[in-house]
Order: sequence, then structure tokens, then C-alpha cells
Amino acid sequence: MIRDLELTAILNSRGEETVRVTVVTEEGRFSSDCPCGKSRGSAEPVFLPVSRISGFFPEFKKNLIGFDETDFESVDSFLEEFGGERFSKIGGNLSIAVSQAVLKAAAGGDVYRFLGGRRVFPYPLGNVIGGGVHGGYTEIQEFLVVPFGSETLPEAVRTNVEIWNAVRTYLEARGIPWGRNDEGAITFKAGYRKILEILCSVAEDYGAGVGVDMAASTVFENGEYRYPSSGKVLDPGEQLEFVRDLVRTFNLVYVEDPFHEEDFSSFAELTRSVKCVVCGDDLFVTNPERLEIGLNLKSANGIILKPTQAGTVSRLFKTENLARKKGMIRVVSHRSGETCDPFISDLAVGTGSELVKCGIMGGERVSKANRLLEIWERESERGRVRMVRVR
Ligand code: 2PG
Ligand code: MG
Repeated sequence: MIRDLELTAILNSRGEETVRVTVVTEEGRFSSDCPCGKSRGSAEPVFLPVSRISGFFPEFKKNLIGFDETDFESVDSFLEEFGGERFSKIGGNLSIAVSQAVLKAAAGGDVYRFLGGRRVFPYPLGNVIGGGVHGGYTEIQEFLVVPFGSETLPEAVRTNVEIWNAVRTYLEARGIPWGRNDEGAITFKAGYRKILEILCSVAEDYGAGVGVDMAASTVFENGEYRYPSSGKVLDPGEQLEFVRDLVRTFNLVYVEDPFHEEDFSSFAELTRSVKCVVCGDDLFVTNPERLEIGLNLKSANGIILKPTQAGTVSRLFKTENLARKKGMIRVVSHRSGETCDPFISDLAVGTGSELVKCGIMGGERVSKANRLLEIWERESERGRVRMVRVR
């Protein structure tokens, strides 16, 4: 039974205030944190300032005391109903922190086991070079790698780190100044073509595939896609050509949010015409109703799953179930403003998802990789484990 809930105002990796919720039951104390995104879909839950949440939390928590934590779905139903439209009454940030902490309490320990996962592991989709609203010199937000050549999780994690270091070494050897952005991705002054040339040649040495998150809603203004760093202004048709050309020229294996979040039909045209994962993030915002629209229009073959977009874990599972039944590539994902809570690693293994987007460098990113390594270690001792088959 839930005996008490505690709220702590903590900081995320950008130094912004966020919430940690601790659920107290007879079995112990179970905490979870809420991360925060910068390239947010407009249909995402509303986040409330932590100071406001602190004000109503003492009254709010009375509603949850007495719930059976093992029936986490009932807690989630309460949060969804009481939270109102897009969780605007209680804050999607409070809601997901409560929901995750209750799931941890229900599991009584290992969330991935509670969810039934233990045999297949996701490939870590690693952000090597960055830009866009996360910081950098190009409008494309993330230049990613998938270590498909690796047969074990430890090898895959190591490969991503080696690729990140190889890019750093390349830049240092040429005296090119570089930095790190919100997600620990490398930033340096270069256009997207040069970046892709460098990353593709490094990735090839490691048998890894290359992808991008274009977070295209962030460059969309008055019906056009704007790329000030190269002076490009593209209408939707030209954007489609631009993305298609990128996929073909650089043999990309993964493209996330190549179009504005309401443009389901350009997504569908791209998905029809290229052979790679076309993934919807701001497009679907882990929302089952938006996924239904995308499935009817055949807009994408991949979907980002972010707890913060769903507002409760049950709502995420609803979207995830639908995506799995339809054979989509499921990508459990971190946010740019993260904490060290490795919850998404359990979620990725627990749901048997194909990919987990969790970054490569920085304590808040490494915490996810370390949890995956811990699960791998334990489960491989118990029997056969393998990387999920993606291609
Ligand atoms: C994304 C995410 C994570 P943010 O767009 O996929 O990489 O960014 O958390 O800023 O929305
Ligand atoms: Mg994205």
C-alpha cells in the first residue's frame, strides 16, 4: 500500500529545476525523476514550475495514499483523469515522476523483469555530434550512430564511446576547436555535409550505421524550413527532396522528425521512398491517438517512446503495444535535460524495444548505459541473451 509520497526539487543536467518523487510503501522507498526536453512537441503534456507543484503537493498526495502500488494502472488512471487536459492541472512532470516511482514500487526492484523483459536487448542509438536547440553550429539536432556490427550490449556501448572519441581525435589532430552540447554530443564549426562525411567514415570503421534527428519543427516557420547556417530556405516539397538526398547520399539507417510535427503526409512520402527507419518523435509524442493517425497514413516505420510525452507509464505502454503490433521500430528515448535516473533502460529492455536513445557522454547519459550493462551482466549469467534483431 502507498503510505506516503515525497517531493524533492532537484536539478537536471542543464541545471533546471525538476521533480523527484519518492513513493513510500511497506516494502521500502522508490524514487524517480522527471527529465525535460528542449525540442518539445506542441502536443506534449504541460509542465508546471516546480514551485507551483510544491504548493499543491501536500493536498494532492492525499489522493494517492492508500492505493495498492502493485495496481499501478489504477494510479495512472487517477493521474490521467485528475490531471485534466494534457495534465495541465497537476503538471505532466509531476504525473510522470509519480507514475514511474509507483511502477518501481510495483516491481519492488527490477522494472525490466516486472515488465517481462530479459532476453533481448536494444541497440543504443548514440548522439555523437549535435546542433539545433541543444547547442552547436548546424540546425540538424543530432548526428547519431547505431552499432549494428556489435553482437553484445557491452560491445555496442563501447563502440559508441569509441566512435565519439574517434571524432574528437579527428578534430584535435586537425586543430579544430570543439565543444559539447546539452546531450554531451560534440559540436564544431562545420556544415551538415562535412559532419556527415566525417561521421560516416568513422562509423564505417566500426560497422555502425549513421542516422539523424532533424527535429524539423524547430526550423519550421511560416510554412518553410529555415537553415540560416547555409542560407537554405525550403518549402515542404524541397524539404522532402533534401531529406531524401541526405538518406541516399550518406546511406542513413535512421531519420527522426524530418518534417514539421503536423505534416503526416510528407512523412508518409519519405517512408514510401527510402529504405531506412523513418521515426516520429514530435509527430507522435508517444500518444496513441496520434499514432493511430500515423498508422492509417503509413507515416513512419519507427516511433520514439518518451515517458514525459505520455504523462503516465500506462499511456506509454498503450502506445508501445500498438506500435509493436504494427511492427514498428520502437525507440525508447531520454530527454536533453536528463537526470541520473536510469528508468528508460529498464523500460527499453522490459518492452523488448529495438533501440534505446540514451546519449553517449556525460554522467546522466552514462547512467543509462551502466544500467543496461548491469542488466546484461545479470541476465547473461542466467541464460541466453542477445541483441534484438533490427535488420
Ligand atoms: C529529441 C530529444 C532527445 P529533447 O528530440 O529526440 O534527444 O530532445 O529532449 O530536447 O526534446
Ligand atoms: Mg527527437
